[in-house]
Amino acid sequence: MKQHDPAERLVVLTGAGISRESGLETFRDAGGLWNRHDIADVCTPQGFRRDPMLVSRFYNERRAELAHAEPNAAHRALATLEQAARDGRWNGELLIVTQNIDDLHERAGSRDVVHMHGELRRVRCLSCGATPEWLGDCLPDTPCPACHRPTLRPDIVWFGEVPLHMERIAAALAACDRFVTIGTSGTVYPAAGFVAEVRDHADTLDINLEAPATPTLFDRTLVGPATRMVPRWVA
Ligand code: BV8
Repeated sequence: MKQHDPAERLVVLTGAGISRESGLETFRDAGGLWNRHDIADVCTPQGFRRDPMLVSRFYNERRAELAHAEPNAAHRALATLEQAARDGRWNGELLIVTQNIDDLHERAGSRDVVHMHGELRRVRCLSCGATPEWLGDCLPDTPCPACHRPTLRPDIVWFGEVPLHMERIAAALAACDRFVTIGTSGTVYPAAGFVAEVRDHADTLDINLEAPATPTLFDRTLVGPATRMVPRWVA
């Protein structure tokens, strides 16, 4: 049971843009992942059934890149804010809901992170349901460490699959009084629909490298790189 009634309940939704300055690729920017890969081939259950080796290699490459990436000032600023709440220096509550599958929020020190699209550093066994942590390559014939069957898949939510932790996310959105998005194009649902769910009861802010192409549902927008804008906003 929470010891205090926080004066402020903040939900932050992050997308690939917050990890861009850590060297991880986004999806829809120039040179992004969807410029070189067809979503249907590498980010759908049908694509995995059709060519499990192609999909396994796609995620093995990104897992290898993640091993060389470090959290950046934006990840660290959010972790600092969460620590301030734990220390009682900020009478608030912060929940990070991330669309990202990297672990840079956790490696920056954030503890309350919800990965709605799964995690690159986990795989899932289609036979026994085990979700072991996985740091190296995983191939279609790699045996599950629990049941030893070669039925592992990335523990990732693909298009057409149900995002994770949706009940917890819905409760946090209903209770929040501030909602901030950082580094997301707002093109993939249900995440892209969160701002419409909260805008009648929460202050909404979008932090992005580019100004929005069209007037947005957000009360405010901060335009600039996350590593510059997020520490300023948190301060
Ligand atoms: C669902 C996997 C039902 C992991 C991802 C037809 C059939 C089936 C489904 C659908 C359909 N039509 C529509 C749908 C729904 C579909 C959808 O939304 N499709 C879109 C294309 C229209 N959604 C789904 O299928 C979802 N499931 O709907 O199930 C349901 C719903 C609710 C409740 C119950 C059931 C599942 C979607 C998950 C797909 N998996 N990733 C992986 O491989 O990584 S999606 C992938 O793209 C990411 O995970 C992320 O969520 C999404 C969006 O990407 P962004 O993070 O926003 O990145 P992007 O590159 O787009 O933008 C980067 C931004 O950063 C830019 O704005 C850029 O300006 C900015 N930026 C860049 N650098 C910086 C920066 N900002 C600041 N600083 C910088 N330095």
